[in-house]
Amino acid sequence: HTPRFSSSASSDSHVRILGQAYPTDTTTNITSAIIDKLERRLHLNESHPIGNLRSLIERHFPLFTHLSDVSPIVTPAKNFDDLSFPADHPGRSVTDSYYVNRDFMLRTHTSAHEVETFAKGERKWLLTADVYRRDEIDASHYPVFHQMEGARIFHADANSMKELAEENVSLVEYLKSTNIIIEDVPHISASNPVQPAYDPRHAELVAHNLKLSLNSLILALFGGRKDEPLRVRWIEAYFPFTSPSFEVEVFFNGKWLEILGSGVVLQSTLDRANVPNSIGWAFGLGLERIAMILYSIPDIRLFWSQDSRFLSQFAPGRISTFKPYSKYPGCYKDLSFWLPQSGLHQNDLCDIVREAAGDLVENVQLIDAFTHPKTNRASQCYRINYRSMDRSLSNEEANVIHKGVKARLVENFGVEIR
Ligand code: FA5
Ligand code: MG
Repeated sequence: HTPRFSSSASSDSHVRILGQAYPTDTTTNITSAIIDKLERRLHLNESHPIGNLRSLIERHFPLFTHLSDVSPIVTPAKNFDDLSFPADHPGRSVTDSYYVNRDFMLRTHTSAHEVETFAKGERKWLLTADVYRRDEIDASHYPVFHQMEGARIFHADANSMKELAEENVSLVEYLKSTNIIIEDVPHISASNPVQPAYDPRHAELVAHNLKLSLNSLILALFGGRKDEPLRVRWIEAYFPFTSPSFEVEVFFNGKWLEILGSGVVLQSTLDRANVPNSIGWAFGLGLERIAMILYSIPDIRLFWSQDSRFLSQFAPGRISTFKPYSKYPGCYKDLSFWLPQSGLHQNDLCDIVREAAGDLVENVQLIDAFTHPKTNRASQCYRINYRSMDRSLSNEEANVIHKGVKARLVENFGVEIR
């Protein structure tokens, strides 16, 4: 089905975003709850955990160019085609990404800026930004989060590669002197291949340098405590724009947590940027994932809190542990309905809930689904948990919000409430 646009920020034919009017069309699915977030720019505020973490990482890479003021509105070409995403990649769909209209979307990752940044002549850089994805609602998922892209390219000649080998040797020596346990995978393998354009020895050196650079960053952030070594594990991964590719997980509080994706940049990316005779690496860090661990922040919604009891706990230049103020009572409401013929994507439901409830929604869970054996109609029941992080939410207030959710579902998607 075609998603229906519902936003108080729009007239029928235009939507205003960051002070500019964009024509809407049948692709438009950005909502006012999302448009409001575009102005917040948490990553620029060093008294906020996200901006604080940005500057800590930037200080770890002092010789890199630091970029953090790039518009989130990009073309699908920039977000996908420039990075060699196939035409049928699911990330392109309106159920997964926010579209302003068919020509513009909100970036889904900071990799969207790789080609333009390399094209400007930058050879080692960090770029921090807000990214947007349509997703489920729970304590670790939010439609806006922050990533930091890091990249470094080397001249593909014998001399530069010799220097790189020497740098790697000294990084290996440094890491040996610290309290970190690294589970590694081969730099190159049959399932994680070197690109045909490259000398495999060069690709090995670059992948090794990527791993060493990130291991030393992770060590700087999470610290190797004397009593307890830091555990990091490298895993083979797949991204359309790197090969070989890796993900990294960190062991924290008894769990492995994925914090980044990375790899050797595709030659086609560098070709599009007009960078000759080079080879290099890139990574994309999830800042909320890291900040939730480092600052002990239990719910991803807290990053968006304007409550001074949250904001006053952080200061530039240091990591501090969040002391939760009391968890206020919440309440849940169930929502049962017959699906329309065209179906209803869970991400569409979640956006309706965010529009009606803002950050008063804690999570949305599908608790029942069945198809009527005679009529063949499909029914779903969702449980919506409402809770404020800052105050007590009354049952009456939750009822009003819930009524709004139902009305929008009926109006925008033609569901039949049971
Ligand atoms: C990417 O976005 C790639 N652009 C990363 C990359 C960059 C790969 C450069 C290769 C080279 P991924 O979708 O896995 O990959 O996201 C990267 C990181 O962002 C994840 O490891 C995670 O830490 C964080 N992340 C992803 N989805 C979410 C989410 N819904 N909420 C919070 N953090 C998320
Ligand atoms: Mg991933």
